[in-house]
Amino acid sequence: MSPSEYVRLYDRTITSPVRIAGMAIAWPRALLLIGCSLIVAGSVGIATGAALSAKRQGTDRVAVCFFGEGALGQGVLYEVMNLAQLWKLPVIYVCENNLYNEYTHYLETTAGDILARATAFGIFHVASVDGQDMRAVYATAKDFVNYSRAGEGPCFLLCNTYRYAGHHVGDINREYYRSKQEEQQWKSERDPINILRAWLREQGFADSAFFAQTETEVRAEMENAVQFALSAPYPDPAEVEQDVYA
Ligand SMILES: Cc1ncc(C[n+]2csc(CCOP(=O)(O)OP(=O)(O)O)c2C)c(N)n1
Ligand SMILES: [Mg+2]
Repeated sequence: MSPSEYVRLYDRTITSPVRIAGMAIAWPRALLLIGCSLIVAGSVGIATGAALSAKRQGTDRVAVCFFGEGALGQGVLYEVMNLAQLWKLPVIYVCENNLYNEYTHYLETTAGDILARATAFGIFHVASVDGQDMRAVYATAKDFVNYSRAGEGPCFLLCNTYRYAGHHVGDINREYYRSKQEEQQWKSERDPINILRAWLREQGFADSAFFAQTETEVRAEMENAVQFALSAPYPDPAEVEQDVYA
């Protein structure tokens, strides 16, 4: 999805189901993004349903869902992993462990081993990867998609990562649950873009001029998208009850 497409999720007056429904559910269908959920772990049920549908319709689609490690405490994850394995559904559960459930370190909320949660259901195509290493994530994800697409059933991918910013815009002073030094260390030593950049440079695939040009182009594209969103007028208050049925 391009930045301009993404900011349409914040549309003000552009008439579309996107503005009316909001970013939680109205994702572009053409991209086969079928929605996200503001309910922690909500996406795992949606994705497992999509995988069931893909299988029953005889397509080769594979459903992939992403959730934070906070979702490991939600019962629905275990209900769907059970069914997905029983019915050999093409679904990949991707847990992004960024160390914090909102403001709580995951070790204060998560007992035992994370991958063992999937193997308990007989899901043995599991892996824990460095989520900051794009190439590692890509290689494992590709293998998992092929496996699920071949009808072998679900997979579970644990990506170990970090959240640079706060849990939400108001989460500004984070010192009471993690140090500035920790944040700085992840940014300076473990940044995924820097890691990939270093590899591309080492391999001779790209040089500094290429990176500088790409950065300028991406910044301009982002800036245009933000301006587009900010300059859209607010909707007419008369529309407030439009498409509201209950
Ligand atoms: C079922 C449910 N319970 C509680 C919340 C409130 N809530 C929003 S995010 C969150 C923590 C989620 O942790 P994680 O998945 O690690 O997300 P992160 O903080 O890393 O973005 C909670 C408890 C919610 N949205 N849904
Ligand atoms: Mg988290």
